[in-house]
Amino acid sequence: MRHCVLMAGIGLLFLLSGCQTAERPTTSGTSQPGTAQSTATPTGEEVAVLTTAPNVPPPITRKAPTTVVVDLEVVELEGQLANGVTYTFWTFGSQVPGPFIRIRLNDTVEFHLKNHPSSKMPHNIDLHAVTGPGGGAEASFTAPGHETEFSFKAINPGLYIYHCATAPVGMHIANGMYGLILVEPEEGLPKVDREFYILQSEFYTEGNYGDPGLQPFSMEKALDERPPYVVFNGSVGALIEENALEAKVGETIRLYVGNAGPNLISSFHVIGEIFDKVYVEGGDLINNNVQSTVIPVGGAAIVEFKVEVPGSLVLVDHSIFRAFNKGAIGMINVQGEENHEVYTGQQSTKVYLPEGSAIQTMPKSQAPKVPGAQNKEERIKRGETVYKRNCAACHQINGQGLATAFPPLAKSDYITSPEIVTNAVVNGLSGEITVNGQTFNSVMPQLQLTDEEIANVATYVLNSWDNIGGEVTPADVQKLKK
Ligand code: HEC
Ligand SMILES: [Cu+2]
Repeated sequence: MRHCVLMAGIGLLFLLSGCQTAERPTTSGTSQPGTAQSTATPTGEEVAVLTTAPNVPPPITRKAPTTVVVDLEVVELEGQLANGVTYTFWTFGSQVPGPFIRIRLNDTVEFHLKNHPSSKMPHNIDLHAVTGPGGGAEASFTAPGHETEFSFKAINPGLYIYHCATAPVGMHIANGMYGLILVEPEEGLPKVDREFYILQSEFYTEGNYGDPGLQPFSMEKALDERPPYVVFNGSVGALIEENALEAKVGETIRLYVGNAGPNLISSFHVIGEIFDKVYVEGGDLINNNVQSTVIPVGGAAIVEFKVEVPGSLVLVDHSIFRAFNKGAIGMINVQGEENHEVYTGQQSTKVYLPEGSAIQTMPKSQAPKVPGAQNKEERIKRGETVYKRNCAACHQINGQGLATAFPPLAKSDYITSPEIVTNAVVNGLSGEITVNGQTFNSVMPQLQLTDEEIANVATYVLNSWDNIGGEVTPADVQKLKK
């Protein structure tokens, strides 16, 4: 969940980007030992530093266990799930995922759970780091406008999921109630340059991916395990573009990766890197030189790698439709000197024409023998089907495009006439273009569609997503081809 908006009638204002509550101490994306340590209370306890994803609290420098106070507030609020799509999230700490909690082996955690009076539901918390019934769930069952307290001793090191476990459990998890708690071993973890918090989860909306507006939870899709959204850190886009992670060549990176599900196992992978080290399932077992690591639902993994060359590393669930079509994608932009010994980049490009054609084409679609669209409305409706089959893979189902690769068709200021769209589909498009202030320099292949299909899809694009409107007929397509 990226941007939170005011939920009607609650009167709490959540600011952009992670919606941190003002009193909560947080750290920056880079953990620096010795900074922003937990603060001691008058009774000698410590108040835990809690951070908003992708930030991780600083390593613990204490050499002995202590009592750590964790104070967490449950708030139900409306926030952004994707561009133009909102959802009523149930949250720990007004953020999805909930804050990262970092403690040390044998610490005693004094856990306070508050449920905001505006909540409609009771909630609780099951921390997988707890040894005890329900992981704390029964002890922390909290009605709206109440606060509960329980304590536990962290007797096993590792990286653990926490989640709400109030019935219906699946629904509480599906609505955003989860996070990570790290129990550091006594000696701590080896020093790295940067640490980040990443949590994968699904959202089950009534509408399809990208359908705009406030989307209700779909119990049917949740039961069928058919999520329209699979995301990192609570929303589509939480880790790309202006939210991409940053690193420098030569640095070591540690990712704390959790999978809250509620249904799908993650095949976590970073395109362009190899994990030097994986703490398998977040435990003590270390595997080296791993391409993709399986993260079970209700599980986690710690992965580490050194970045050797500049460029963009892409975090994905390698069940790849989830990444490119449902939101499970993130980026680490690495700055620094090229190292051609490790990676040259492209050294040459030549035309390769085994079949003698100079035009890049896609296979011809079978033209069904049906009468053409009779009016504009019908053309738009049929065009939508053509769009979903032929264009959505690149321009995305709701026309928003894909950062740096495929320009948006939604509200495109490049589309100044119907011919622009028709021409792109008839002839393909290449060379530098600017769409809504962003430049693209790529190739759109020529698509082998019938004149009728081209007319329909062009008319659909023109009349969707706040574009200029208008109609393209098969006769117009013929004219343009001549
Ligand atoms: C294989 C990926 C791909 C497919 C499939 C594809 N496009 Fe494109 N499209 C692109 C790329 C890449 C560009 C930008 C080309 C450039 O940089 O010059 C583009 C540009 C455009 C533009 C102009 C730029 C803008 O954003 O307004 C339009 C209009 C367009 N495409 C429409 C369509 C339509 C309609 C379809 C389906 C019939 C389609 N495209 C299918 C990749 C694709
Ligand atoms: Cu709950």
